[in-house]
Amino acid sequence: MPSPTANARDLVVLDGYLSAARCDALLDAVAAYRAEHPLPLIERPGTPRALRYRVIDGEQVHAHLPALEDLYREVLAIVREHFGAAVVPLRHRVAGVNVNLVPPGGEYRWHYDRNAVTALLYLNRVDGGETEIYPGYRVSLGRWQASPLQQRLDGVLQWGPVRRVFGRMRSIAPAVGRLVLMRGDRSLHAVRAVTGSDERINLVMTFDVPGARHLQERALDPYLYAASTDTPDFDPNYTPKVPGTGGG
Ligand SMILES: O=C(O)CCC(=O)C(=O)O
Ligand SMILES: [Fe+2]
Repeated sequence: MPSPTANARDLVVLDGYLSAARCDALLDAVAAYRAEHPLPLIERPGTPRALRYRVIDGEQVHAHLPALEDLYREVLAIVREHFGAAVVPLRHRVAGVNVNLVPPGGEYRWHYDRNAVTALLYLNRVDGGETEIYPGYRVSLGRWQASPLQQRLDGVLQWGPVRRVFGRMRSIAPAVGRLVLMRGDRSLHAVRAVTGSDERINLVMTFDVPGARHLQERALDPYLYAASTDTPDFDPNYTPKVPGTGGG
């Protein structure tokens, strides 16, 4: 299967993709959903940056927020223009369309996504809360991208001094209707702390090549979506090596 980014750039920023009126309508729909379904704060300690946010996951979106699934299909067309016609919505619905809600003081740790292409759509403007992205920075082991070896490689490249010498970071501020498309599994990214008094609200839409499978799903989903789960003592973006299996 060819990479969806053959000949495409790793990062595309489209200002004003969605009108302020449509953003407001989506914010209203999110607020109405929350009034009925309180969202727990998910906190995963970490250095140099933690994960501290609230999320409406793809299953909740599917059941209660159909307007977001319509938008997911609209964005798919734009994603295909930039990353090729082979790209499809994620088969794993819980991670397909998410609403991220980052409160003041909240942030999102450094990571690569499991999937090939990720779209971020900001619904409001806040102070702080920039998405910081090193486009195409990863040295990828391809189908072994959840392996312990990939984890070690990513760890070296993520180290501050290495990042500063070898990486070129883009900092993208949340702005109403701004759409960001990136190679999610190749671009190291994180969200800086929200500094103002407003909550940052954006959509995260994920796409992949047909038939892609992600071994890390079992540990990653509860880590990202279930507040009650204990934080594991391994990084759920990678599949831990199970003694005796020789693999991972
Ligand atoms: O909200 C953002 O700017 C990035 C969120 C993100 O990286 C994710 O949900 O995987
Ligand atoms: Fe991400």
